[in-house]
Amino acid sequence: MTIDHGYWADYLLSAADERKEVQAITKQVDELSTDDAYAIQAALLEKQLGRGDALAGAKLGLTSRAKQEQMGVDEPVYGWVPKSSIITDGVAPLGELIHPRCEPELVFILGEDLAGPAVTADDVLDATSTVVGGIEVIDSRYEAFSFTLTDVIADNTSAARVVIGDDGTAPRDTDLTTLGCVFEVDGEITGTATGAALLGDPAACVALLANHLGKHGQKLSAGWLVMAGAATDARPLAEGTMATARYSHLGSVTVTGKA
Ligand code: OOG
Ligand code: MG
Repeated sequence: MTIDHGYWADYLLSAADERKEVQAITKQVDELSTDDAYAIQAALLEKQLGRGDALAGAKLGLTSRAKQEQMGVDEPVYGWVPKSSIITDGVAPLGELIHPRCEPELVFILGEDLAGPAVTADDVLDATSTVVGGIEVIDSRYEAFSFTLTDVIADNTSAARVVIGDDGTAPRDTDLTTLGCVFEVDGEITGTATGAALLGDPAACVALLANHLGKHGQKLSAGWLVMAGAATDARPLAEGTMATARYSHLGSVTVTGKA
């Protein structure tokens, strides 16, 4: 069966616009390959850019065991970060989201382009100007926040919003594998992790992403932010929920859910 990438991109875009969860694509087609899923993701991004959005960066997902176990998907995934998804006031607009969750993220701010193939973790550190802490607000467009690997790829890896911290560090000033994060939701610590939770090394995750894009003739660009993936599991973000990620060396980042 041929997959109509534009059709499924519209399907996911309307779900987000109308704040309506929809049935997973793989429940409706015989087979959804990884290539088709990334092609739907690309069509979705093109539609967002066509509406006047801009590209602010890229992201990895499902790079930690905590996330892979929570979602039942055991492979990393790659997605895009549109400029409109960046929250600057610390408030997640629940009125625009379906069933959001929040999770801590290490964010690489690139000073130079990174083009695969053969990008290494060392190359990533060389190309990075700062590493900052963040919190991603993910929001699957699928029913019950449930999906397969290719469903979540098509849905731009559940990307929805992100809060970027102010306090960064030069990438070689801190050992990113031992950098710690305590994730606290409404005063309760829900997860703790170090950078090594991300496939052993967060910079190696970013290298994977650069090499993935290289296969499609694309690159990570100077000035972009790149999220390496959550190191703990994600938590529901409801009205009044306040989530804080406290990082060693990177300060704290907070997001609050508001209708
Ligand atoms: C997929 C998005 C994963 C991460 O950091 O692991 C992600 C999901 O869990 O819905 O952004
Ligand atoms: Mg994430």
